[in-house]
Amino acid sequence: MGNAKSGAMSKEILEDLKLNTKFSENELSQWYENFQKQCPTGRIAPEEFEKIYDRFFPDSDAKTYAKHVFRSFDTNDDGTLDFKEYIIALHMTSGGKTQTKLEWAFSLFDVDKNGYITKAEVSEITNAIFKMIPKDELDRLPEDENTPEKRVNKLWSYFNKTENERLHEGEFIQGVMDNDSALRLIQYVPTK
Ligand SMILES: [Ca+2]
Ligand SMILES: [Ca+2]
Repeated sequence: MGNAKSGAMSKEILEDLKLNTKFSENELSQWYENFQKQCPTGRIAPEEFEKIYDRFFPDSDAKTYAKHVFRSFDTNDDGTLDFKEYIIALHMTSGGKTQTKLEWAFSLFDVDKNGYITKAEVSEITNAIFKMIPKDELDRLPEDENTPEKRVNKLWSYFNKTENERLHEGEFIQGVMDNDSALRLIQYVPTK
């Protein structure tokens, strides 16, 4: 009571995170301890988040993608990530094809947060993903997906939409569920 700034995480947040992520209570406590050490303010700013991505992608430019990821996890729109938002981010970005992960992917692509994805938004995120792919890997991409434009066209064709139509969340999730190639194209998983 009183000083809510330090000490253990609240029971409410702990229960919430146990329910919504794959992490155990022990893991969450460990994450929380580290988080408090590295972020004494209890908040991660966009620049710090970008640095985390930089460390994971030393040979490419992950900044733009990190900005989009940050936006998609700042659920209360206050310009920072608190512990809960950060842990949800770690959980969601760890890959896989579950309903909640695809809901997150939808929010990542819905850049203007209006509840629909346009081809322009797919293009924006795809360009950010491309900047993250190191040069030697770019050279090895299949011919029909080795530029952002080609990849956007390929991905968009999976959803059976015309150029100016837009996707709502259910269509996006179903499209990716039904097609492993679509899942591969909406993300970048480093090969090493
Ligand atoms: Ca926030
Ligand atoms: Ca949108």
